[in-house]
Amino acid sequence: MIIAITGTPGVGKTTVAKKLAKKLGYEYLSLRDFAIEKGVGVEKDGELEIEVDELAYHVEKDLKGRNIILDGHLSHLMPADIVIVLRAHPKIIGERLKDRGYPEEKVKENVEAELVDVILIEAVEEHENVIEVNTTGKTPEEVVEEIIGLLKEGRKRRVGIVDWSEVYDEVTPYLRLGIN
Ligand code: DAT
Repeated sequence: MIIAITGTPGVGKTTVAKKLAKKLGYEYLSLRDFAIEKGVGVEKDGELEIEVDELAYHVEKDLKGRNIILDGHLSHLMPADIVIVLRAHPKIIGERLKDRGYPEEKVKENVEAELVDVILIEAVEEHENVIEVNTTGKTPEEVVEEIIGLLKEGRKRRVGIVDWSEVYDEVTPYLRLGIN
C-alpha cells in the first residue's frame, strides 16, 4: 500500500512520515529524492521543477505493491492508495518557513496556500481516499497516533475539518497584502 503524506511546506510531512513509516514497518521515501533518482526533476534557480506525469509513471511502475510512505508536497498527485493531508495554522507555516530561511515572498506564498486549502483541494480532485489531519497544537507523535487510529478504523475519507478563515486576522501579517 502506498500512503502519501502531503501538505504545505513546513507543515511537518517529513517528521510525521518518517515516524509513521517506522511505526507501521513501511519504507519511507522522499518523493523529491525519488524524482532526482529517476531524472524527472530539473534544477532551476535553486528549485527542483518536476514533471508530475512522468514522476507518477515511475511511482506506478516502481513502487506499486510495496508498503511505502511517500513524503512530499506533490505526493497527492501520485498514484497512492490513501492520501494524508497534514494541516497547520498558517501562522505556524509562516514561522517555520522563516526559520528555514525562505525568502519573504516564498513564505507568504505558502502561508496563503495553507490559508485557502490549495493542497487539500488538489488532493480531493485527484483521489477519493483523502484524510485530513490538523497538526496544530499536537506533537508529531500525537499526529502519528491519530493517523494510525484512523487507518485501523478503516477510515478512507475525512475532509473539511479545518477552516483557517476563522483565524484570518492572525494571519494577515503573513500575507502579500498591498502588493500590486
Ligand atoms: P515538511 O516536511 O512538511 O516541510 P518538516 O517535517 O520538515 O515539514 O517540519 C518542519 C519543522 O517543524 C521541523 O523543524 C519539525 C517541526 N515540526 C514538524 N511537525 C511538528 C509538530 N507536530 N509539532 C511541532 N513541530 C513540528
